[in-house]
Amino acid sequence: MSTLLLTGFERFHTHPSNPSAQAAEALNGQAAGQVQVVSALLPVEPQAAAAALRALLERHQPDAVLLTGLAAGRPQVTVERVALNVMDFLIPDNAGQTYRDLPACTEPNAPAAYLSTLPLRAVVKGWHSAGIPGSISNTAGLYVCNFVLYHALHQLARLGRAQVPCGFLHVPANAELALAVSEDQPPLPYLPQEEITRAVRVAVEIVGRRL
Ligand code: PCA
Repeated sequence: MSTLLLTGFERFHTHPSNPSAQAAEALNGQAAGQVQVVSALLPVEPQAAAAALRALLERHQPDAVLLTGLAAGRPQVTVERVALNVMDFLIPDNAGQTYRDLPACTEPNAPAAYLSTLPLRAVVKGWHSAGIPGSISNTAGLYVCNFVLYHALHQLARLGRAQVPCGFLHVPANAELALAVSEDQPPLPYLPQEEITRAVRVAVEIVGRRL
């Protein structure tokens, strides 16, 4: 049996909860084909999230890593192609910090970017076959999700485990988040939580099938 590390994020900003956390919690311990899911939640603070991730990689030695987070405003699920070595926050993190125009990694030879090592096209095809509209995204933003994807790929590379498939899914808001938007704000597109969880599960299956 292979192990897939699945992470979601804690709640942040004005959102009452985080659908990525709910999906990760729902899938924790489940088996999909030959793969067993181990879920964890990450804090929405860059250094704390990178440290948590390092500990998780060490503890579980996963065969695949699927990170997930909320992209409020996106209408569909997306799988990210790239993580940039940049932090440029438009909103504070959960420690109240707003990092602007800074590198995500200050090590001397840190690359400008890492490409996701997930089978991106296969994930999108898997979603479509399951009746879930979704696509590849070419920007994970410059906030904590991009940071965590960068550091996950960086840590795997440093551990000599760059062959471990690793990438990031951004999920839309769920109904709870859309209902929490005040009337003077633009409405949020949303998907029912069950559909968000199903999309993450399909991605787990597609990644697991190739291990
Ligand atoms: N989404 C944020 C950080 C935490 C989350 O769920 C992002 O897209 O960076």
